[in-house]
Amino acid sequence: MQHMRGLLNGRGFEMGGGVADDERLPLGKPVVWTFSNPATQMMAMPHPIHIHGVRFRVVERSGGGDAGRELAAGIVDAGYQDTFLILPGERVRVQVTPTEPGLFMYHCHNLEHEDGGMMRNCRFEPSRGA
Ligand SMILES: [Cu+2]
Repeated sequence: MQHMRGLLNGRGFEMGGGVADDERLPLGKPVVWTFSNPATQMMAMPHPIHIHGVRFRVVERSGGGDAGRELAAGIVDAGYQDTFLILPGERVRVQVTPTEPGLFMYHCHNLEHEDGGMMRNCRFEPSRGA
């Protein structure tokens, strides 16, 4: 949340299906997708981030202090996920292996944040050169 507007990795929602290069993920290949939640933002708070169309694993957390270390050590991050929590100041890396092609969304599951634009498109597609 920056300036009372919801952003995901620094970007707001784009109507019409806008997808940035780093939001295009290859089918059938594991990629690590990094999310950051700077604590310096005006409304630094935890965000439950949900990714449609794919399951994933949380592979790394950093910057979240004791709470982040407890999340990483406990059962919250264990196994496959469809949503992960990112704390203020944290960087979370998730390993994603898309299996279904298409245009999907990822967003904060806090409805106020989602409605405020904390939502983006992502596209799962055959990798170029494959
Ligand atoms: Cu949120």
